[in-house]
Amino acid sequence: MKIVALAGGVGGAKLADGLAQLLLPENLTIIVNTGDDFEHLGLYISPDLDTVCYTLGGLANTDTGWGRREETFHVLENLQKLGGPDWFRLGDRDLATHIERTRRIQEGQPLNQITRAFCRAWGIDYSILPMSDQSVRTMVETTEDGELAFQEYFVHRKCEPKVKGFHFAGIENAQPAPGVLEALEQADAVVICPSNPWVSIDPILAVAGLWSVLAAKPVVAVSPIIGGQAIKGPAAKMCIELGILPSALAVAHHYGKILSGFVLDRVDTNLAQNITIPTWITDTLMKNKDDRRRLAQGVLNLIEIL
Ligand code: FO1
Repeated sequence: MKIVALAGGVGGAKLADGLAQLLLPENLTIIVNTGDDFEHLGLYISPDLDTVCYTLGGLANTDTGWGRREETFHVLENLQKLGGPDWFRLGDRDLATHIERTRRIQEGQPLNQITRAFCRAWGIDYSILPMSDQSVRTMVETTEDGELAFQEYFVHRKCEPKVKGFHFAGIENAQPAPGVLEALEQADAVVICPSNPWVSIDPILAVAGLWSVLAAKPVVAVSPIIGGQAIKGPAAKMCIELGILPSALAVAHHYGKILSGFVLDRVDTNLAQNITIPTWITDTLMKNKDDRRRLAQGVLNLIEIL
């Protein structure tokens, strides 16, 4: 079965890893959000692409989910001593990725080509594609501080500013990266991984042409929201400020008619009765590689019966 997975950062990368444990490289393509990308310290940084690549390459920091494992921060410590910004934790091994990506971009290489070269270097056989080679930037509109770049809001300001909306700057000029539409057209089904729908998956769906191809495919989403009404951490606060009740039901409604199937956590069983499409209820928290594979297997089983 040929699968395309749509993924944002940590949660998305984990399910993508589960799918990679079950599917051969020719049967799994991962399309990744690039709306979180930004320039920092003169470097082009692509957090979600790196998180997915590091995870599938076995290089990810398993505590945070992002950045590299066995990491050190000597550069950042010394940069901070010089008065440089150290709020975005860039480790020594991770910096090589950003320096080399920036060098290639300045040579004119497109993001999809750079990502393919990095995957080869990291021994990753799977196709990991940026949603677009053109710049898309998730901008957060705040009540007190105007418009903030996503990482500035999410990491530097720890989601404290009150959000009144956000938009994807550059989306109108963003074309699907080479291979994206082809993978979607050839797919037997599409899996929307458990990333934040509003901030990490929506930028992917907003890229020209993707929605219409998706609408013609079986699509299964896994809720990133576990535990009834609210999720932990800043994403819940952002949703609530946007007037979105962060629940598995809100996720299903958000994806609406493109969804053919939905996976939600046992603790949200009571919500399943309000969902009209086929659902699978299970433990969706992925604490280890076995959890990732088990959840991925369940998603594939659900797709089989659609
Ligand atoms: N997230 C944080 O909360 N704090 C950080 O200092 C941080 C650094 C970082 C460095 C490289 C990278 O690839 C990701 C990093 N992230 C950090 C995660 C990132 O900000 C978010 O996880 C994604 O943008 C959201 O999906």
